[in-house]
Amino acid sequence: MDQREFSSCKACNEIFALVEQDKNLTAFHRAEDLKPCPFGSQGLCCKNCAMGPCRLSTKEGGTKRGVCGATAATIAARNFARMIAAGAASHSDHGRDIIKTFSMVASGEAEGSGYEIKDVNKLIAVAQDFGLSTEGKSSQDIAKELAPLLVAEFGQQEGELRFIRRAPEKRQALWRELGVVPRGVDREVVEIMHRTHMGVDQDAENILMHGTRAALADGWGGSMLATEVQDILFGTPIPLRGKVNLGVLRKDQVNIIVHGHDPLLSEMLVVAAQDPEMISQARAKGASGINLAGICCTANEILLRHGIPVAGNFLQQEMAILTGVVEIMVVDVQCVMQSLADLVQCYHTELITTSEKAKIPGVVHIQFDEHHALDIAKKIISRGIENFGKRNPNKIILPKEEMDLVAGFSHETINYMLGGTFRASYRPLNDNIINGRILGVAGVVGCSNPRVKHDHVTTTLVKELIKNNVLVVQTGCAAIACAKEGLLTPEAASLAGDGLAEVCEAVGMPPVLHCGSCVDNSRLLIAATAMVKEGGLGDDISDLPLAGCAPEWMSEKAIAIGQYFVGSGVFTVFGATFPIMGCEEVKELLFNKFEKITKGKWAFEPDPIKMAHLMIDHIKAKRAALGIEKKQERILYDMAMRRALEV
Ligand code: SF4
Ligand code: MSK
Repeated sequence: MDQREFSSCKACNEIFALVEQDKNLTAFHRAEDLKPCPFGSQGLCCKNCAMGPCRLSTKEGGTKRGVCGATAATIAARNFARMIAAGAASHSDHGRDIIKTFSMVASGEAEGSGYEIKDVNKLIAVAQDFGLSTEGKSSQDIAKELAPLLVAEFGQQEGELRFIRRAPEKRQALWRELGVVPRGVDREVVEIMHRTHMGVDQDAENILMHGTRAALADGWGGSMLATEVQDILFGTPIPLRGKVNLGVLRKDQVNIIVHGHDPLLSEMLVVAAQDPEMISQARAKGASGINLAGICCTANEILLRHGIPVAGNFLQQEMAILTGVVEIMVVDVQCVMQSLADLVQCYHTELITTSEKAKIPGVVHIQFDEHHALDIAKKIISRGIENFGKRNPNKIILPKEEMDLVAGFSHETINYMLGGTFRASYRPLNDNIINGRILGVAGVVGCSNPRVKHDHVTTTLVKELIKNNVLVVQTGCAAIACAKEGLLTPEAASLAGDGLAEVCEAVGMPPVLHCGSCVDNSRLLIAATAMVKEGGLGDDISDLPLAGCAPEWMSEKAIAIGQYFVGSGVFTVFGATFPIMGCEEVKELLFNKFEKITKGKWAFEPDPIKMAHLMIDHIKAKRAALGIEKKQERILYDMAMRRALEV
């Protein structure tokens, strides 16, 4: 196989050569062997009861109904809704675990565990969102009052999730009118499972409207709670420099890789890896130090807060093992391939699972316990140190590729960075959109997927967007793909159109902003809302010159994210594949009718340049609707004009 066809990442291609030699299998190889099921990939396979599975066909004369009589629209909508449920559950259950630790800190149980409240301002802001008075109260007291309210968001049966009120007024009113305001996170997910059970909801639009409600419970609920409480416990990200790609692994150091999504353990691994006692243990074994690096979103979490290097994105988890220099890969939840268990058998690497929710047969399990998080982190690193001497020098292939990046663009950072410390505001961003230097904003998020050329779709799309003066905000593995390509450096402004480049150079920021992990897509909702509230760009998220996409998505979480963006009024394009393409009726609903209902809609386009232009065309149409379609002439102010401004 020609590896260059599989990935545009040089480090991955270098590893491929070794893989061929060793006949090891990666996801790329398995994807070649295992073609997608033509029924399932189109949304036309139902296995929701024992009368089936029923596979419908789009072909003339093909099966048009399941044994129960379910139509293609019912089956495709049910399947889509179940993907939303799984995605929303994953993000939200992650949030629940973070809040559990926050509750522990609030109750004072956390002493000695290593956790504390790091961002008091955010604690106060969230407490106020929940209607608490904070005046004159200690952080501990505020946290104690807040913790049970946060927990209650999951099990609430009636009413509205609290963060819904953060959305623009007009959006909230629309949600209320449509009856899609989420009541409680768990309730909406459970209701999807009920509605999509055999013989319940058989109206595709009705199913998808509830899917929207559950997705909103994710974006404006579970994910937003996860992000906010992580910021309270670990600090709100600010821009910092970091490095990315497999070249961050060090031949002379003990390499520990964290992988997954939950930052609770990895935050403590950051502390433990810097512990002088641990470092001297490593030196005693002949290593020059301890090198902590990450894969996927656990990587993004500790990159954004500590500048810890990122070894790669989703499709690089196997590649990292194949370097032969990883002593430990410690995983938490989500996006961990089961293939790792077999792969580590051929290397000295120890794979360690840590969550009771995510075990792998044959893999060492060290149960994470937030009460003893730092001790567990040290125990894991000690095992890594012991492993260092067990490397097989003949199996080492360490690509040199590593790239600089700047990350850490939380909503708060964007606010300060553009508006200044004394007058934090989105005004300069809105002004630059209105005057046309910036055409609009695009969220480019999601995974990597071996069904398409790794990193290529994402990076080609992002280059086209910035060339057309679209400011790109990113999360997840898509951000890692662009980071590897150097797009997350201020120097990448040279690839941007004149207007965007000018703004980037003035502020000193990259044209592509890394905003965090998968749950941090909630930061993008907040940023979009802040743009609306700043004024001049309409009064709803759907008025903004804004579009979203996931060019190389693979996870059910991506579908939940896409649906909460569509439900929030955003035009959202997915690449790779789309799971309802076998059903015209559901296509019509998601690709067209939703625009009338939620003022956001889906599109599917695998070609990166065409995808970029779908987004650009949408942004231009929104600009035209706002009456700002023309780029304003640049006016160079003379002294008299400046004086007039200062009055
Ligand atoms: Fe077939 Fe209907 Fe059962 Fe689905 S619910 S498997 S379509 S009989
Ligand atoms: S890790 S969900 S592969 S972005 Fe968030 Fe990456 Fe997608 Fe997992």
